[in-house]
Amino acid sequence: MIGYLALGSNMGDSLKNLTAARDRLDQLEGVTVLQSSKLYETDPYGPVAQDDFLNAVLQIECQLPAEMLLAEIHRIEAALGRTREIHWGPRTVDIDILLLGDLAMDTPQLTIPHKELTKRSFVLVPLQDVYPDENLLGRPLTEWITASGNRSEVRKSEKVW
Ligand code: PH2
Ligand code: MG
Ligand code: MG
Repeated sequence: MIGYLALGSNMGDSLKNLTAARDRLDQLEGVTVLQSSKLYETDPYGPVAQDDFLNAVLQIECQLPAEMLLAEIHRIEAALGRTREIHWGPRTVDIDILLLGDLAMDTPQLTIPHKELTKRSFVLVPLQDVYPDENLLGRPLTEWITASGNRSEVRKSEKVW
């Protein structure tokens, strides 16, 4: 199935962290990275004051069950230096599963589609680069972006990957 992953980093060398995360995802048995969005510099969203993020979205082909993909993602985050002290706080790399085929699930470990997907412009704007359909979860993606608020929080980066 086709899936979409959100990547974010605001600690250390964010460009290096996102590139390493993408490489490691692509190297997983049963996962192929099909498309990468551009990179975006984004204001921190949420209650924690912290540095700006570098964000991107990947389109993947995934043959792993969702729980197994999540386990592999946690392994990659840990290998790239992720520690989990502050909820919503700074991180070397965060990889979130946005969508996985038309799978819908809600367990304490994992909710797909991602709960905050349609609210976050730092996810929706990069998603637009790689998402082939007009509609996302029953509404045009462009409308979700407008509704998600200040588009200027998300700036296209000069960095390439
Ligand atoms: N991730 C968070 C909290 N806030 N803000 C931006 N701009 N980008 C993120 O990836 C992000 C965030 C927790 O996962
Ligand atoms: Mg996240
Ligand atoms: Mg996460």
